[in-house]
Amino acid sequence: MDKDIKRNISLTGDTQFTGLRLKEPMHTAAGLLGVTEALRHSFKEMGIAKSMKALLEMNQEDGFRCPSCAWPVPEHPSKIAEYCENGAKALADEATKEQIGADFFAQHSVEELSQLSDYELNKLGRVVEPLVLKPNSVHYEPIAWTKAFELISEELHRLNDPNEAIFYTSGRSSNEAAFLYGMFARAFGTNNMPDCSNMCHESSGVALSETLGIGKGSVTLDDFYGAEVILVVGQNPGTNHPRMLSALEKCKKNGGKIISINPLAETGLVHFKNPQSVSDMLGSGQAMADIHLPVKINEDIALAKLILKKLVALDAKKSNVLDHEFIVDHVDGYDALLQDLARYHNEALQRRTGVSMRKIDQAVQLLAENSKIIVCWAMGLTQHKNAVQCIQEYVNILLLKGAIGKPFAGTCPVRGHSNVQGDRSVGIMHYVNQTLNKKIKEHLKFDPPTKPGFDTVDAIKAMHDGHAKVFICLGGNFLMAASDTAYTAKAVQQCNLTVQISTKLNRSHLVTGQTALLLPTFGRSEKDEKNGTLQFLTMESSTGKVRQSKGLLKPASEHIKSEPEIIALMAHTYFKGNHPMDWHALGQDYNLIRGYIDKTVKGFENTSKRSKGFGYYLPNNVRERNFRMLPNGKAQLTFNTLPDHQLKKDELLLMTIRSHDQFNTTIYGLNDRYRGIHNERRVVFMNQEDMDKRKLQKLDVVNLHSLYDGIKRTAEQFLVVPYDIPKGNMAAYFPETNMLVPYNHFADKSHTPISKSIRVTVEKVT
Ligand SMILES: Nc1nc2c(c(=O)[nH]1)N[C@H]1C(S)=C(S)[C@@H](COP(=O)(O)OP(=O)(O)OC[C@H]3O[C@@H](n4cnc5c(=O)[nH]c(N)nc54)[C@H](O)[C@@H]3O)O[C@H]1N2
Ligand SMILES: Nc1nc2c(c(=O)[nH]1)N[C@H]1C(S)=C(S)[C@@H](COP(=O)(O)OP(=O)(O)OC[C@H]3O[C@@H](n4cnc5c(=O)[nH]c(N)nc54)[C@H](O)[C@@H]3O)O[C@H]1N2
Ligand SMILES: [Mo]
Repeated sequence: MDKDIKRNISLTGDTQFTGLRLKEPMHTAAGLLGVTEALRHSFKEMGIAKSMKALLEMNQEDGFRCPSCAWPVPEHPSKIAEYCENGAKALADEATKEQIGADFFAQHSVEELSQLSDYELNKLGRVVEPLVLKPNSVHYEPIAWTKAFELISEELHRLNDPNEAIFYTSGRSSNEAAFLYGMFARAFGTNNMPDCSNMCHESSGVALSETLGIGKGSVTLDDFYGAEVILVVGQNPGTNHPRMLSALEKCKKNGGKIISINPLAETGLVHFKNPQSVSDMLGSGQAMADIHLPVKINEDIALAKLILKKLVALDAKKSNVLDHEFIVDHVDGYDALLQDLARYHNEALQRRTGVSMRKIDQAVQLLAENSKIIVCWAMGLTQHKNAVQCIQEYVNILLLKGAIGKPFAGTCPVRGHSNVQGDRSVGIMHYVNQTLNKKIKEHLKFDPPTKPGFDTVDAIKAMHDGHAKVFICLGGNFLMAASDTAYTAKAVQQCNLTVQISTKLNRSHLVTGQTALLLPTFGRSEKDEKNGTLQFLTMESSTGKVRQSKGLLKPASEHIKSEPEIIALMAHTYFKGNHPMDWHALGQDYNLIRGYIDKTVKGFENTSKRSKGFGYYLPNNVRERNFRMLPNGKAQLTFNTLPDHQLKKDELLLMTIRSHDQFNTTIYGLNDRYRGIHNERRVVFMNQEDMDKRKLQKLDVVNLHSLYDGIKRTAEQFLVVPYDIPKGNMAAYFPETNMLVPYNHFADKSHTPISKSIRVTVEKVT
C-alpha cells in the first residue's frame, strides 16, 4: 500500500468563538426546567410521537436502558419520568431524524468535514450505510457489508503478529456485544483491549481491588436511601448523573446528610428540584449538600488525612468514633496507619486543602457521630497522577468507620458510560484473567493468549511507534477522548486500517489509518429483530445489577447492523468456519451468546431469564465482608503521600470537565447553563485573584500552554470567565483542552491520563 498519502485533516475543526453570553450560575438543578429542556430537545430531534413513545419506555421494566450514564434504576421506577434531562438528550441524539449516507460523503471530503467543530459533526446525524475510505482518497464511498468484513479479514491475516491489532471498546456497548468482541480478540490471539474505562474509572478498579478485593463499588441503590452520611467527591451529578439526585434526596428525606467535596459548588449539589414530586416543582426545591468543602484540585489526600487524624483524635477521647470491632476482625494495618498519620500536622494539611478548619470540623463531626457512610466519586478523583492513592485515602476513612460491607454504607465509584462496568465484567480487559482463561479453554474450546495486552496509553504509543497496524473500535471517539490529540492523531494515522463501529459521525472517522471503515450500527433504543424473533441485550449498572434492554424504535436504516451481528460476521469471515465457535449463529441469536457468558463469566448464570424485570445483582465479596483474597485475609489500609506538582511560579492547575450540554466528546449544544455559560465552549474558568495577578480581564482571549518534559503543548482561543474556583486552579471543557494532556503522564498503577490536574500557563492574546 502507498504510505505517502497525507490527508490534510484539522484536529480541532472550527475554533471561532460562537458568541458567549454570561449569566449568573444557577442554584437549582433539574426541576421543571430540566424536563422541559429535555422534551424540547427530543421533540426537535425526533418528532413528538416518536419522542413520547421512546421516553415512556426508557428505564421501564420491559423497555430499554438509558444510553446516557450508568446510574441504576429503582425497583419501582416512576411511570412518568424515570429519565433525566441528559438521558432524554442522549436518546434524542441517537434517535435523530438527520441521516448521512454515501451521497453526503461523495459531496464532502474528510478534509472538508474536519473543518467543522465536534458540535457540527455530531449534528449531521446518523450514519446509515457502511462506508470505506480508500488509500489516497479523501472521500468515503459505499462498500457492501461482505466486502467490508473481507477487507478486515485480509488486513488481520496480513499482520506478522496478532499483537499488531488493537480492539478498543467504548462503554455504550452491551454485555453480549462486548463478550463477543473480547472473545474474538482473544481467539484472534491478542489481549490488546484498551477501553474507555482506562481513561475513566480504571483508577477506582485498581484502588478498590488492592484494598477491598473487588474493583467495583459495594453499595446497592437501596443503601443510598438509609445512609446517614453520603460524601460526593469529585463528581458533578447534577449534570452527569442527574437521576442520582433523586437518591440523594431520598436519603435526606430519611434524615441523611450530604457532604460535597469539590473545588466547584456544582449546581445539583446546592439546590435540587425533583421533577417527580409535585410539591418540589412548585416550591423552591431542596438544599442538597449540607456541607460543601471547596477543596483545591488534587488536595483530597490532604483533606482525607486531616479528617482521619481528627477522627482518630476524637476516638481517643470518647468511644465508638471508630469501629474497633470491625478493625480488629477485618482490617489490616491499623497501628501502622496511626503512626503514619502522626507524621502530619493539622494546620499544614488544612492550608493545602484551601478549606476552612471550621467547615472541615463540621464534616468530621458528622462522620464521628454516624457510621452508615457512603463515599461516591467520579473523575475528580480518578484522573490525577496519584488517583489510586486519592481513592484509597477515602477508603481508609470507610474502613476505620466500619462503613464497609453492611447496609447503607460502602463505596460507590459512579460509573460513566451506561455499560462500561458490564463490558469489563464480560471480558473487555487488557490484562490476563486466569480464571476467565480457564473457562474459555473449557467452554469456548480455544486457547486464549496469555500475554497482557495494551491499555489505552500503551495502544497509542504502539501505534505511534509503528508496532500496531490495525485498530478496531467498538464505539467511542478514541481520537478526541484520548489525551495529547496531536500525538494520538499521528498514532492512528500510522495504521494500515482503522475500523469504527459507530452510530454518528465524529472526528475519529476523519483522522484515520490508510484505509478506514465506518460501520454503522444500531442505537440502544432501536428494535433488533433477527429471523422474526425480537432480540434483547443486557447491561450492568454502576451498582452491579444486570438487566435487560429492549429497543422499540424502527432502526435508522435497513442497511445498518447490530453490534453483535457486526462482530459475529467479522469473526465468521476471519475464521472462515474454521473455529470451534459458530460465530455466524451467535450474531443471529443473542440467547446463544448469553449461554456462553453464563458458562464463562463468574456470577452470570441463567442471564437470559434472571435479567428480566429488574434484573439481578452480581456477587460482591465486600457486601459479605469477605476479604479472603487479600493479605492476611483482611481489607487493607494504605499509606498515601501528599502530591508535589512542582508548579512553577506562573503555573496553575487545570481540570478538564464536562459542560451540561455534552456526553463526553458528543456535543449536544453550546450551553452550560448551570454554570451560567451560554452559546460558547471555548471558555476558561479562573479565580479573580489569579486573573488580577496576570492582568487579565473578564472575556480576555487567552491561549493555554502546558510544558512537560521540555515539550510545549498549546490550546488556542479561550475566553476568560471569572468564577468561584479555588486560587491556583482553573477549569475548561474536555475535549477542547485534551491536546494539553501529555500522553506519557498518567496515574501510577492505573495509567489514567492526568486530565484533572494539568500544569498550565495562561498567555493573553493581544
Ligand atoms: N450528561 C452527561 N452525563 C455523563 C457524561 C457526560 O459527558 N454528560 N459522561 C459520563 C462519563 S463517561 C463519566 S466518567 C461521568 C463523569 O462524571 P463526572 O466525574 O461528574 O464528570 P466531570 O465533568 O469530569 O466532573 C468532575 C468533577 O470533579 C471535580 N473535580 C475536579 N478535580 C477535582 C479534585 O481534585 N478533587 C475533587 N474533590 N473534585 C475535583 C470537578 O469540579 C467536577 O465537578 O459522567 C457520565 N455521565
Ligand atoms: N481531557 C479529558 N479527557 C477525557 C475525559 C475527561 O474528563 N477529560 N474523560 C474520559 C472518560 S471518563 C471517558 S469514558 C472517555 C470517553 O471516550 P469514548 O467512549 O471513546 O467517547 P464518547 O465521546 O463517549 O464516544 C462517542 C461516540 O460513540 C459512538 N456511539 C454512540 N452510541 C453508540 C452505540 O450505541 N454503539 C456504538 N458502536 N457507537 C456509539 C458515536 O459515534 C459517538 O460519536 O473520554 C475520556 N477523556
Ligand atoms: Mo467515563
